[in-house]
Amino acid sequence: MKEAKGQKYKSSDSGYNAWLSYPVLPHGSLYDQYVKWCGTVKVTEENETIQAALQEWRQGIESMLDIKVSSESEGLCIAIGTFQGGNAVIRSVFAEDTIAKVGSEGFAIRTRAEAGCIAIGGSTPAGVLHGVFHLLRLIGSLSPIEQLDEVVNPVNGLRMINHWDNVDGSVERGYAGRSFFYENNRIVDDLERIRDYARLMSSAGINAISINNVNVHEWETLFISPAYLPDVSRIAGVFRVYGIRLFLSVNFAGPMHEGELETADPLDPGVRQWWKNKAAEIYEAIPDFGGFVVKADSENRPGPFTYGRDHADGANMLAEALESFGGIVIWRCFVYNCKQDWRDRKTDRARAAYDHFKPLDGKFNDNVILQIKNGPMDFQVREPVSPLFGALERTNQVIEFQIAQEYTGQQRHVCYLVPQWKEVMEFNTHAKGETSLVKHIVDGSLWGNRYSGIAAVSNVGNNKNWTGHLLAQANLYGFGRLAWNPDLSAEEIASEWISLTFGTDPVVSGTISRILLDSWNIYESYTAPLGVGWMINPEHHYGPNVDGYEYSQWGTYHYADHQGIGVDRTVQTGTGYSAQYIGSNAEHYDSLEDCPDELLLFFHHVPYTHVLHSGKTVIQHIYDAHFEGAERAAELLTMWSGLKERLTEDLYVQVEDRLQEQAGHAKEWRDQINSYFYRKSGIEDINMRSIY
Ligand code: GCV
Repeated sequence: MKEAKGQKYKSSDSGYNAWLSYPVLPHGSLYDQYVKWCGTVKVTEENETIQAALQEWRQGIESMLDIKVSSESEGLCIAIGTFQGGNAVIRSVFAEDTIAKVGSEGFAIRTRAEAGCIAIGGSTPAGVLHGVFHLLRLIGSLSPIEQLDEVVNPVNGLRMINHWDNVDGSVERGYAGRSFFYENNRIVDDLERIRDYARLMSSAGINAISINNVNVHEWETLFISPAYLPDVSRIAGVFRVYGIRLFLSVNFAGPMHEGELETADPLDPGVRQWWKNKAAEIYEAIPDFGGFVVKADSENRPGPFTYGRDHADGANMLAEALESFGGIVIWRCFVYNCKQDWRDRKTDRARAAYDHFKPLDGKFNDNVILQIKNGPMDFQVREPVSPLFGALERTNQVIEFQIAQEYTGQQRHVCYLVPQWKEVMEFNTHAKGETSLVKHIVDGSLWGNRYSGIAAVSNVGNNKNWTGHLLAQANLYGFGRLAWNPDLSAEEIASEWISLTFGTDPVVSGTISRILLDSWNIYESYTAPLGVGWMINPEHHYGPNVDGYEYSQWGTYHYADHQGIGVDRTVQTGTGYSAQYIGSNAEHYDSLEDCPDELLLFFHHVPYTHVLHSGKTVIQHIYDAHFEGAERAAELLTMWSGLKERLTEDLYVQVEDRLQEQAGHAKEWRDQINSYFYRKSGIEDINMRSIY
């Protein structure tokens, strides 16, 4: 065990405890303040969730302050409980008007010297648990606690993680080992790791998890059958303690695969009845079951199109089956025809989600939510915000991000995605008046939706540290925190995560914070320039390949030739995609002069000599960005090496290994991209650097 400078460390857990590591805090006036208030805890309720909160409190405080927590001693204390739970201290500290402001998952927290306590009250046990995590987070990041007085509610109703785990133990787009839910086509017996996962998720603010891949294969079709339901229900039981509802992805053709019907037509009475019976069976086993996640009519998945029906027909049939049980249908808008021939340069995958779903606005049942990927394509390092945000005025919707770094370095490169997500959430759609931000569409406030929220594809697996790259934990934590409160900044989230994971040494904090906050920009610099996307190996999506794209039988994706590059998505000469935006957004994207540099090649086909707003030509930008990106990737490693004496060896080495790989790989990207465009364009780098 290493005693790092200025900070006492426990022996390394290889990152397993993540942001619930509870590093020992430095001695000083804040430490004394914490010891004064936190050593005694008063809890009167037996409820499992309240007991989990109590256990968390003990674990966190004993570890951070190196003291024993007692429930007996007199003096200052922490009081934890629901408003109705019979804890007299809680009742005395919170006034009725405060209680009225606390929603079903929120909490009130107040330091009351006269009552000798800091009280955490919730209207539900889950709210109380969130309050306890909140106070532990404040302490872990060295915030004062003697003047607390606030009510905190989550901004988004649904705060969801989607797993793409398959029951054989593999994980689609998984970069951190195998699934910890499944092994050999069964749900695992030992749920200890799932419990720890639920703790982590709950502490970050997550309240819903779908546990299987949206591409539902043969075996997973059976998850809603008696063969699997008892085991699914065991997982739901673990989640429940932490305030998380379990969801399942279902196969639209379930009645034919799991059942014995000849059709899955959503308007067929037999099919409708089959789903109703199924819902009843599921709720019998899992009374608080969340509902279904559905990928239909996309990438070869079955769906209503087979029967000449539309997505509203399909989703509403499932919604009807779940409605009386309080369940919801999350219907994905990632729908496009992967077999389409785009050589006419008018056919455009980016248009697909809008073209499919805009005409259906207002046709979905009240308990259907459309889940829309953040961009029109597929989680690229840079793409515009999906124009569906703003286009759907009468439909519940959630945004879908990808925490898994499928196109952003696959957790072998560091790429902190919170700044990207923030940019998307702050995008002004102009859908309803001047200011109509995506974050206000997804929190339901702009259109007054019954359901709304934010979902993301998980980045965890059975690697000891959950995420493969230790720094990728910041994305998982950051997603949860942003879903809870989209107004937190990327800097605040990074800083919280660093303190909770590594401790409060300011040098550690400063360095890791810089690495994280620069990383998206660095990754973008040495990979795909100016919003063009892909340029990545097909299928597995790792590593440079300028012409690489799954469906490249239809030509290159970026239309690069010896004169120019980019996709013309303008109205006059291109695919017309720019018109899917509203007002000035449509105008800016459509105009070569006004289009922002970082998205230029997404919207326009231009000569390599086109001059950007930055003053550089497109080709010079490509050269410069790739040279600089590779250099900056190497600097990340240098920065990290400055922490060698300040971190436990195990954590230090894990990240060092990944940053070494990244630095080498960034050069490969640089060389492949630069030499491709040098050969294609025949234009020299004005700085005469060697291009291989
Ligand atoms: C689960 C991309 C990924 C697929 C994924 C799909 C989706 O195409 O490469 O692995 O399938 O998105 O979001 O459904």
